[in-house]
Amino acid sequence: MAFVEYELQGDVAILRLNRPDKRNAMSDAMVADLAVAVDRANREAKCAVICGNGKHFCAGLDLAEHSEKTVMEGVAGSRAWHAVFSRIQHGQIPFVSALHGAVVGGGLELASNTHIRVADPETYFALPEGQRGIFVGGSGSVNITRLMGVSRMMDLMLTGRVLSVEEAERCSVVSYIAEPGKAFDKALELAQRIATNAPLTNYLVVNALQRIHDSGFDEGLFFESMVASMTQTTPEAQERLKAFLEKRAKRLDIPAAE
Ligand code: 1HE
Repeated sequence: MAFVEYELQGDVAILRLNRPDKRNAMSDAMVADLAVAVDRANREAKCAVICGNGKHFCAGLDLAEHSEKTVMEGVAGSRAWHAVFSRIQHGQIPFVSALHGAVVGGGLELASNTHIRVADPETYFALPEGQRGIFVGGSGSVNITRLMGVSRMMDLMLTGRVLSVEEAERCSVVSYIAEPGKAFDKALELAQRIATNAPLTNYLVVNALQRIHDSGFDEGLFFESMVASMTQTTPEAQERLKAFLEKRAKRLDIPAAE
C-alpha cells in the first residue's frame, strides 16, 4: 500500500496522505512515498493539492517508530523531512494544502511548507512536542515561526495548547476557512486557478519571494528588478500582456457590493 496516493487531474496533482488508521502519522516509509509523489507533481503538474485520508490531516511524526531511533537515525530522519519539504516549498510548482481534523506536530510542519492552506472549520492545530519530550524536526522552527511568529510558537510548544481554525487564520497559519467539509473542494478550485497562471511567475512566487524577503533591503530590491525584467520579456508574458490590451484576457473577479 502506498502511504501517499497520487492522482493527476488535468494540470493539478492530488497527493493524499494515506495512513488513516494511524491518523496519517509520518513514518520513514511515508516520507519516502511523499518524496516520490512530490517529485512527480513537480515534474508533470502545474499546481498540487496535499490532503489527508480519514478523520485527520496528519498526526505528525510516527512516535512508535521514532521511539526506537538512535540520535544519528533521528538526525537522518529530520534531514529527510527537510529534503522533501524543501521540494514542496521551493519546487517547480505551488502546493495548496487542504486541512481537516488534527494538524499536529509534523503535520503542521508539512502544512507550513505549502503555499496556501485551506481548512475545514473544525480543523485544529497543536505542537505537543514538549509533552512528548522531543523537538520540532520538520522545519517548524523556520517555517512555522515565519507564519505565526516565534512568540506564538513558543506558547504552542510550551503549553501544548490547541489552536482553533479562527485563531490559526488570525496568525496566517490558515489562508482560507472553507465551508464545512469543503476544504478539499476549495483547495482544488484554487489549485485549478493557480494552474492557469504563467508557470514562470508561479515558479518565481514560490522560489524568489521568500528569498527576496530574507535578503537585505537593497539586495532584495535589486533581485526583484532582475526577476521582474526577466519575466516581462518572455514570449508568454508578451502574449498575456497583448491579450489584456486586446480585451481577450479574463477579468478580475471583483466581489459584488453587498
Ligand atoms: C499514532 C500517532 C503518532 C496517532 N504516531 N501513532 N504527534 C502527536 O503527539 C499526536 C499524537 N496523536 C494524537 O494526539 C491523536 O491520535 C489525534 C488527536 C491526532 C487523533 O485522535 P484519535 O482519537 O482520532 O485517534 P487515536 O485513537 O489517538 O489514534 C488512532 C491510532 O493512531 C492509534 O493506534 P492504535 O494502534 O492504538 O489504533 C494511535 O497510537 C495512532 N497514532 N497519532 C504514531 N503521531 C519531524 S518532528 C515532528 C514532531 C512531531 O510531530 S511531535 C507530535 C507527534
